[in-house]
Amino acid sequence: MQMTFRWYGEGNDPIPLAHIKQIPGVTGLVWALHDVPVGEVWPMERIEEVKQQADKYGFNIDVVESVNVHEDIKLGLPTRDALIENYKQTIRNLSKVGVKVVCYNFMPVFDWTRTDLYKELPDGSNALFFEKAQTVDVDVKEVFDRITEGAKGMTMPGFEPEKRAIIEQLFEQYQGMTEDKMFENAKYFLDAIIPVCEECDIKMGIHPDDPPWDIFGLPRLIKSAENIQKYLDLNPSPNNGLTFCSGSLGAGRHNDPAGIIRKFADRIHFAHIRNVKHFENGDFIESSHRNCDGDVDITDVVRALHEVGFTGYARPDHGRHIWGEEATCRPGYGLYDRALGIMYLWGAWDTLEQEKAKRDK
Ligand code: DNO
Repeated sequence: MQMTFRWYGEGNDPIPLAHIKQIPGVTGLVWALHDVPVGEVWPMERIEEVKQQADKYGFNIDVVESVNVHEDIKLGLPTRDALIENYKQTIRNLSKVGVKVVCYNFMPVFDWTRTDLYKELPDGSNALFFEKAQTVDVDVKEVFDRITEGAKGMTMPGFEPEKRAIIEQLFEQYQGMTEDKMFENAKYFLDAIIPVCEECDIKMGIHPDDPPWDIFGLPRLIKSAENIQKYLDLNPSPNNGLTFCSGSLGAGRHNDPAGIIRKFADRIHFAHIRNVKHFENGDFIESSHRNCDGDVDITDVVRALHEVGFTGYARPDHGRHIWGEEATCRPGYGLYDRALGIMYLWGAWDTLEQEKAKRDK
């Protein structure tokens, strides 16, 4: 397991690389060019700039999260072919600096969705919260604004400012969209890009929909083991893989996150590991990584990764905002709780390694 840390880029992430460097065992940055509009080719000189910034601290930039998929591709519009050509060119450009994995999602309109970005926990920290009732009969513009305002002016992937102006139009375009049709559109996209990924030795990792059920009347694809299987079968190449996410999948009580690792082991190229706590009514809140703080068995998730001999990339995913950092950090992406999460993951991993070494003796 290679540990990584998501970093939003110079001037776009308040956490300096020098601080990330001090978290034990982090070897790579998970990055993206967040200011390039979705659908455009990522310029080579900008990619190289990030490589130089990472090199200074000895980090690899093997994992990109995300090259976002334009809505026209998800909708299957005639404009998709030109956008897919751009996507392929971005893949080629990324391969020139040695990128190995591209994480992306196929969620309609929004990326991950929460209704409160700073919900207080009993210990005084706060975290991302999802209240089911607030996603029924709501004005989607308000949802959009709440998330972007909470981000304190920083860009939020999937909630790009240019999307705000066309949000109603987008919802209209999705009218009548079905899960089957979305799967067809995903296949069209995969069949076009996967041969390029194979040439470039880049593995794609589809991120689960978060939360893993249909919201705002929009169909969502990656929400269960059954649908993951369906998506991976759309194109059988190993380059068509999965970003396992214990928090996104674990937000749905119907999912068994560790079981999903065991089932799809050879197609998992990247793992997001975090915990969530469910409430009886379907609401959930993000918690510390520790098993007893949430409902995902994080140590079993680590055990499953260890068992299948996972050599891919992992990151602690989100964390709570602690020690007052919510004033400046990105929602879900503070420094401290993610660093604590990494130490929990290493604790579990190192124990398993030690036990294995004893067994193998
Ligand atoms: C949330 C992230 C997601 C993820 C995208 C992948 O914080 O895990 O936003 O980056 O869905 O495209």
